[in-house]
Amino acid sequence: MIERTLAIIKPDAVSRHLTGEIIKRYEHQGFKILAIKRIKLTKSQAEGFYYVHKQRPFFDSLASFMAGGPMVVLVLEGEDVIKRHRDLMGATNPKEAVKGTLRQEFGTDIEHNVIHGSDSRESAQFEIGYLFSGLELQP
Ligand code: IDP
Ligand code: MG
Repeated sequence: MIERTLAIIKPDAVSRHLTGEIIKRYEHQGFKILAIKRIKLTKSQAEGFYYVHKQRPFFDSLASFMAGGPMVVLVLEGEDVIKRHRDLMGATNPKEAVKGTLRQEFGTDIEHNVIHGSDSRESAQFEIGYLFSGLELQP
């Protein structure tokens, strides 16, 4: 089944010049880059993106981190892309991530873990709509 997922190359990765390396991995996986742009969120926009985590103790720190610099946001399309992208990312905590995953290779700690990826069709739909307009999603 062809699906779409929302990927974010987080501010830690952009500032460390990892954008090209990560995009290269996506192309090697055969993911179609349907849309891509570099943006900087305000803190309240970052809070809105991560509203599902608003009760979590790390919410304020996470929103500050995500608003702390430019990020690169992408819509990826492909067969089973939500799970395939999550597999490429690795576990939330880079110390627990499988060797060869993006977080294991490039992540610093559980917060600064270089990549976001939607975890379900429902979250993908919300997250893509939050960051992209319909006009930016031309097939
Ligand atoms: P995920 O990104 O692997 O889906 P989530 O649990 O959805 O992980 O958490 C969202 C983001 O919040 C993580 O990617 C990470 O940046 C941050 N985060 C998660 N857990 C912690 C924590 O225990 N301390 C600090 N930051 C965290
Ligand atoms: Mg998540």
